[in-house]
Amino acid sequence: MSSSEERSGISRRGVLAGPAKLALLAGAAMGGAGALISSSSQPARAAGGEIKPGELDEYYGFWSSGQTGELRILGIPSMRELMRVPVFNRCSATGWGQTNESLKILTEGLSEKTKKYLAANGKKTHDNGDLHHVHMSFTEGKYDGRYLFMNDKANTRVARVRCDVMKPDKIIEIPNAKAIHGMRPQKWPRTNYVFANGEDEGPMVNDGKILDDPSQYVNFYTAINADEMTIAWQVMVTGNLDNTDADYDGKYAFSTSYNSEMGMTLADMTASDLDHVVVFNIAEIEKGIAAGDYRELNGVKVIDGRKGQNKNYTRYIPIPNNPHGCNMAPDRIHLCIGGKLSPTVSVIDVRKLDAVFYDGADPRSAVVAEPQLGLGPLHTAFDGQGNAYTTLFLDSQVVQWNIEKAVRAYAGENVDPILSKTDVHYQPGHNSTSEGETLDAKADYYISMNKFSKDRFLNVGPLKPENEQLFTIDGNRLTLVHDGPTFAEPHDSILVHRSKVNPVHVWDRKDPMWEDARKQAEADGVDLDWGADVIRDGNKVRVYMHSVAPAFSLEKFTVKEGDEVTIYVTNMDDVEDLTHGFCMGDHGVAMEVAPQATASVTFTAAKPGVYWYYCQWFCHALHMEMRGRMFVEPKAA
Ligand code: RUQ
Ligand code: CUA
Ligand code: CA
Repeated sequence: MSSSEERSGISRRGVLAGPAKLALLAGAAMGGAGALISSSSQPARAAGGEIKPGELDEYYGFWSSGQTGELRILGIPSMRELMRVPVFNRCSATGWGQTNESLKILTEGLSEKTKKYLAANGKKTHDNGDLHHVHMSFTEGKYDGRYLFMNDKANTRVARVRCDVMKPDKIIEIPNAKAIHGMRPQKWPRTNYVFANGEDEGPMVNDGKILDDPSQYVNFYTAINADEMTIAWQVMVTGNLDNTDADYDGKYAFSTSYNSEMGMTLADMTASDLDHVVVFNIAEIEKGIAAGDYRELNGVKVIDGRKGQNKNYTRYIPIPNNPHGCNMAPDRIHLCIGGKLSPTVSVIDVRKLDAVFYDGADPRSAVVAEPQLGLGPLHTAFDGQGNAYTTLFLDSQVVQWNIEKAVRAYAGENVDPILSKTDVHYQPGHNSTSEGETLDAKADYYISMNKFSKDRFLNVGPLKPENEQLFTIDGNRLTLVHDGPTFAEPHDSILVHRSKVNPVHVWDRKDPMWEDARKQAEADGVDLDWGADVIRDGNKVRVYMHSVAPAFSLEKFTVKEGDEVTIYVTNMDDVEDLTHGFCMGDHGVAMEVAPQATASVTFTAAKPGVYWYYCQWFCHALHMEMRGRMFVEPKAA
């Protein structure tokens, strides 16, 4: 043990080192060996949490879909999947990623460098994403029902979804950083910032001049202005960044780092027994920016918060061992850090951070508990009663424990903080409780999002579904009430009481989503609402039609081979749930048009002939008849 670690007073009992660590790493790499799996002692289905047909759920569950790139909405406790909202992915059903309205949102926040890359590959936007974390906007520590924010690790983006219509309205690429992973809204006083972790290290200026020279790599923590969806500032840090959270005072934000080593290989990234949590001092960073203590990188004000700066922007708290989850408890005091390769959760008392910043206190003095909970602790959820629920990836369990007891045990009292352990199936990553990351946390439902389903369902081939499980919480007893497969991936979720989410039933005709279409229609002198017009403008043709079940207002239109055709469809049905679609046969063109919405799509008519377009969202008994023809005249020879 080095002398600085001795001074920090870190107990090494809980820190896995040497062969034990390697064994764990091997287990993790295999996705958990079979021997680690234990069977459930719970009944397949219990009475709690049943929602009868036609009954509505108590909570909205907002689910990140991992590598699918979409947002999903579930009803809790029924676990019925209510909606899929495409965000970073291309969607066949809705035309997301193809309509002009979605392409605007997907492309306007991209860097010039990325736009150039996409153009070189014949694309306008990325059509994949890796959506790990979805969180709602906060006002004074509680969900306020305005927005959902989510990250794309694959292409370094953050998206915002409007909760009134459940569609994205802003998607931005984060400059300088690489692979946005952890992402959380500021909780207090409201979500002015969304904090976003860059996971991957790289050269400060990534223009190809520095390549395989990790000594020059850095990493970036980003504060996004949540109202504008612009970059407020960034902090350059030492080590990489994994998960993040913010406190309930608006003072501090936190990020775990599993690669404080700045290693480029698995061996290097796990070499040290201690990594760290970075603490960001928001007021000091804002002051530093105001005082001009930053450099500008790609148009962003970047503060240097690396180790050894001796400024009050950041502090680094040593934490065992490749830590992962970063969860602020609704007691407003305790931050829980999952040890991953260490069987411990490190508990930081945020009231002790002022001393760490301003009185030179040892950063480890803010750690007030480090209970040993089991193997592979990843994420922690809370029930608002002082209890925490930590997923144990390798043990395939959730451990319920009491924070106050853990603090007392760390202070030397002979008390066991563990209340219960419950099997899950299998290898849980994230978990969630009802509004557990807010001041409204409740002890009723517990969700376990499991990375493996193994033998739990009928075999569907080598690619298996994941498994998500719902438990009811009754004191120290967690009872399994739902167990269901899910396609890639139940990564993370939040449960929001239905009283806080109030989407509209039909669109407002004045919605900003189709502002461009409205302007174009005005310029063309046509009625976007009730029009049936074909406007020729050189080789550009704009076709305006509306739909009222079961007909389009245009039964046919003619263009010339090589024309750039834009089709605007407005759904003038003012009836809840009466969605139309527009699909141009043999052109790979399809989109959804919900009631009172306008959607548009642009393509080049490169194939002479007769092509039928049709409504591909079932809308009426005569839905099949809802079709028309596009004539593409051949170019004169
Ligand atoms: S991280 S399984 Cu991408 Cu949410 Cu912990
Ligand atoms: Cu309109 Cu189907
Ligand atoms: Ca490490």
